[in-house]
Amino acid sequence: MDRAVQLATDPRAPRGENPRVGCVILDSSGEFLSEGFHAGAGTPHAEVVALQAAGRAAAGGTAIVTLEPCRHTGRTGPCTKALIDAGIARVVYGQSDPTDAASGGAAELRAAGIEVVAGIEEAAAREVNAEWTVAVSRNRPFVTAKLAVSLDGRVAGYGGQRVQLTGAPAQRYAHELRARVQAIITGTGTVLADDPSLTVREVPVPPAGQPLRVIAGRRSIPPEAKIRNDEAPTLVVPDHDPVALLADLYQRGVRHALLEAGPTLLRAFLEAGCVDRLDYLLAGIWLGSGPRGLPPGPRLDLPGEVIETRALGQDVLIGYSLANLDPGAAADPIPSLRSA
Ligand code: AOF
Ligand code: ZN
Repeated sequence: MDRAVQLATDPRAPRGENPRVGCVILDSSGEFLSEGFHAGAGTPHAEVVALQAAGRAAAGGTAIVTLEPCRHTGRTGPCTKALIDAGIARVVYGQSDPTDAASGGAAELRAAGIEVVAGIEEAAAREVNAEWTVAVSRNRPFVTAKLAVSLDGRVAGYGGQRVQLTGAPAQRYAHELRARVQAIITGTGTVLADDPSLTVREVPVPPAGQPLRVIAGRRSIPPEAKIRNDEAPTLVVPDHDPVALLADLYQRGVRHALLEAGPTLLRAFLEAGCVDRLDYLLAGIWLGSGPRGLPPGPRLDLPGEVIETRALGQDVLIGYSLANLDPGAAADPIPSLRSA
């Protein structure tokens, strides 16, 4: 299973609409035969890749998979059928499939006379798809919101002027974060004030390409704005409503989105219960004046828990998880998000 988890996180396996999955096949005497990973929506599932490499020798063997084999026909055929047809005797998996469409594979395999062992190294297997798992259980993308605030609680300088708050290590972290998501959401206010390009730079661009840039708001964006360049796809959504926006992004296959917006849009997302993790960056700088992180508004209770603290040079990252407290969330906590 360790090897299967490693395969699932192959650098060529994209984070995206589909989970990352790894599979190892052993022959009937328990010797290693083959392995495979899922390379993204539309490509064969990990089990099928590994079974193809194994050929007839898989008969009587064991399949070790990080995720419960699917039993549905989606873009590709059911893995349960592939395993049964190959004559696999035993299936060992980590995480149960949390989707309505694909779950139930274990029962189907058992009904076909295959021995099934579930929950092996489940925490490690879940960790691979931590945000995806939350997303599919809610039918909306997992949302990480990033907020950088000065020591005196400001997000910009006098009159809202853009100020570089964080240092190089925190900037790098921000790009690592962008590289892990499929969409970066901002508002027209931020585009007009800061002219961000919202692309992954400082770290390798993910295998699925630059994340989708999403701009919420009605104000018009000048043609020379960096967000209009062709370095990444861009979507302009006039509607501000976070729930509608996230439903749209989920339809487009986004399972993890990053909110890099100003105070107004951030507050709207928080009020709508649409933030799962807040990446609060306490920047080691004192501004003395300027707008605060959140505009005044109705009382906002955000019960959650700090799951990570990290010094990033002069700045401090505080990862605050709200994922387990949403009434729509799965009943069991998500330990994997704790060790992110
Ligand atoms: C597996 N093995 O390697 C993966 C699984 O319609 P598709 O073909 O893109 O299927 C996507 C769904 O199948 C996905 O939401 C998840 O439930 C499951 N993914 N299952 O047995 C795999 N990637
Ligand atoms: Zn499958």
